[in-house]
Amino acid sequence: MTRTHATGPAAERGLVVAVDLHDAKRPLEPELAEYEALIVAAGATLVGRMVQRLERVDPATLVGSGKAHEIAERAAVLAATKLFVFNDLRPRQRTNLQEIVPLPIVDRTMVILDIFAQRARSREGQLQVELAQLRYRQANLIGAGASLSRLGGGVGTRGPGETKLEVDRRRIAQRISVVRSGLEDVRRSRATRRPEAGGVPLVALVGYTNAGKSSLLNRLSRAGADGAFVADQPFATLDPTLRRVYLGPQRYARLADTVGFITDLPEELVAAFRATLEELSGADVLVHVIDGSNADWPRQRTSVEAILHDLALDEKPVVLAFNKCDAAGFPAGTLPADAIPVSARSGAGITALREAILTRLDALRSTA
Ligand SMILES: Nc1nc2c(ncn2[C@@H]2O[C@H](COP(=O)(O)OP(=O)(O)OP(=O)(O)O)[C@@H](O)[C@H]2O)c(=O)[nH]1
Ligand SMILES: [Mg+2]
Repeated sequence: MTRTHATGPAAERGLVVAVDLHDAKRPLEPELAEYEALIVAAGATLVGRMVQRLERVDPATLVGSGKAHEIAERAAVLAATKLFVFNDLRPRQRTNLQEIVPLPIVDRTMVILDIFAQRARSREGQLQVELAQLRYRQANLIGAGASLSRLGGGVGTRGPGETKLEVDRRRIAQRISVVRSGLEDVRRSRATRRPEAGGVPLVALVGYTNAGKSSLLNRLSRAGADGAFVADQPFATLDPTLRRVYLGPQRYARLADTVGFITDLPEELVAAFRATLEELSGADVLVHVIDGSNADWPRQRTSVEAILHDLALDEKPVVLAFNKCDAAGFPAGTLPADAIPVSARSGAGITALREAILTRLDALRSTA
């Protein structure tokens, strides 16, 4: 698959480095490929990939000091401008690696945070991302130089500019309290503005990023040009969208689109988005949207279920919508018995999906 992105002449040239630990339960390739897609979605260009096979990560430099020197040479040959590390990096490993490789080091959490920073549109979303970025930099002693994007004036790492780490840390702490109180203001006003539900049930679309949640929202609500933003990129949706949808004669629901989930969603982000995600606790039924054309769906499904569990949402009635049933690879593997194959694109299975949602809602009514 070719990925195009509006990268200007200043696009970062990324060299990707991963340690392969040969974990049979967690093969490297799908997650590494996902990481590279995230890097591209963040606006960087990939110029190389280096994988080091190890029994365990090197406690000092992650990759081992010999490999680290190799990385530095390769980075120079490729004219890389950022080093994208796949594995978790401890602050000490980051510091040591930084001494050998003279490039800003970016990890997976920072890439995800950067995408969020670029996409957040609402005031609340922007503040949430900035808070997550500040907390992450604070916890990992990361200076502003490692920010992914060089654009000035943005949120989060795209703000204060390059400063000494100590100055940075003091500023970070100050900024955190400013952002926190800003968030409180936004939330207070949202709470007072929230429209009365008036007995209309709330249904929430949840699922892995890029599964097709926004497309399904548009399909179910038949939204036209002003529909929810759909794109073949991770985290296209950050701000929750709510639409009234028809389920059957005299039956309507409010349908909520949500931010996509991802394996190991950074804890700072879960914390930052908790308030938004907690609105899901008001949902009567969840529609778990799965990209059934992606061979990696079982892993994605497990990740989503783990996050739902963390958010104490795993007791809610769930409809499993296997989306993209029009796509060539569908179904990738065997579908679970309770799966509903749908296509947001062609409209196939949408009636069955409406019926399944109604059935779950009726079951709730009869037990209430
Ligand atoms: N073939 C096919 N593609 C689909 C279908 N539904 C969505 N897509 C494509 O999948 C990609 C992601 O769709 P979105 O609706 O943005 O997915 P999302 O789950 O909202 O993604 P995030 O907001 O990033 O979490 C887009 O390129 C869509 O065009 C479908 O039924 N069939
Ligand atoms: Mg979306």
